Amino acid sequence: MSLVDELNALDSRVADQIAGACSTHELEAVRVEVLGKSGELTRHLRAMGSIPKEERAEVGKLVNQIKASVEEALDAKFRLLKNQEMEVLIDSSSIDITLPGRAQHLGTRHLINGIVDEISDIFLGLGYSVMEGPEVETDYYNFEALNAPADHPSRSMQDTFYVKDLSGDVANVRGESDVLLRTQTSGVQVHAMETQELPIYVIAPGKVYRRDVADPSHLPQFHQIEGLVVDKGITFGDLKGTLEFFCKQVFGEQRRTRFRAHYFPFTEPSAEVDVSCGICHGEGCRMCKGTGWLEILGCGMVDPNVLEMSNIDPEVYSGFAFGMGVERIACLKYDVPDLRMLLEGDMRFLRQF
Ligand code: 2U9
Repeated sequence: MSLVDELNALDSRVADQIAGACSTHELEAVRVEVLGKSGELTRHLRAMGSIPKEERAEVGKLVNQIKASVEEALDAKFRLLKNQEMEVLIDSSSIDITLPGRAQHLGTRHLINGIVDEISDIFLGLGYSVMEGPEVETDYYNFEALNAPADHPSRSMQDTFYVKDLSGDVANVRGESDVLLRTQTSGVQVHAMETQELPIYVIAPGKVYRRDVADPSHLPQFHQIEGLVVDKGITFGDLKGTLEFFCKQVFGEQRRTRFRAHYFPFTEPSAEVDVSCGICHGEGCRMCKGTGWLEILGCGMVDPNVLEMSNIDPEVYSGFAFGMGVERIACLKYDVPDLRMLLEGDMRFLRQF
């Protein structure tokens, strides 16, 4: 038999095999037998080089024609068999197409962002604006402009993440660089005092960083919301009224508040604010460590030095400021015993909020 006859015989045999295939599985076996790596037609294609020159054109053309018609027939039969198989699968009720689809769980806003929004809304309602600023700050905006003394412990390498100063001024005498990850959002308010017209009513929410090991009440990175008011005639009464209103909005009307004298370098006088414990209502329990009170924020009248450093005349203007840790507020509001639980991403915990 000549090579051409052999190829024609192959063509009609393969056409029969394709026609006789009863499943996509059987059809795939035919494809591999003919067109696979060591398939019959593949072998003919590879052997073209050894065919005498005068026959090569005719045989080559025939092999390519057969290959194209086999591929076309395989394709058409595959579609036919696949459809039949799908129909059988559906008819045999192994798939119940009337079943509802699987519910997709939509992500929600994280508890921390929810609290930031809630607190921002309270102050927006009082006419404040929300301002953001850089998380990488200079020593001036994080400490110096806030009256923090050079030997204040928060300025030490143990408490602050310092960043190598790209300008080349690597370190001061204590080995600290001039650039750092902000330990408080206060720098934002300093920028506000430098750039905005008076009066100022702003809050500054954002991430802050401290060299703390994570434990139930500390995190190396957490969120703060600070606020600053600078206007003519602002008194401690304005501060108290504003923060009492804020506490009742967040924790509920029935909760009491108290102000305790405290010290901060940037405010004078300064205070810490407590709300009555929502678990024992002042009786004393584990949550409030037996005191009946929970500390929620710090505040005070802006120190005249701080106003002066930003070119605001303390004889004409006065102001108050406050600061709170958002994770702490979230834990107190929802009775969460450990700050770290907010970051673990456990859906059983997060879905509750
Ligand atoms: C300017 C002037 C004063 C911001 C303030 C506090 C009191 C405060 C702490 C709360 C818990 C930090 O996250 S925390 O550890 N903050 O107690 N912060 S007054 O005072 C300012 C800010 C900016 C220009």
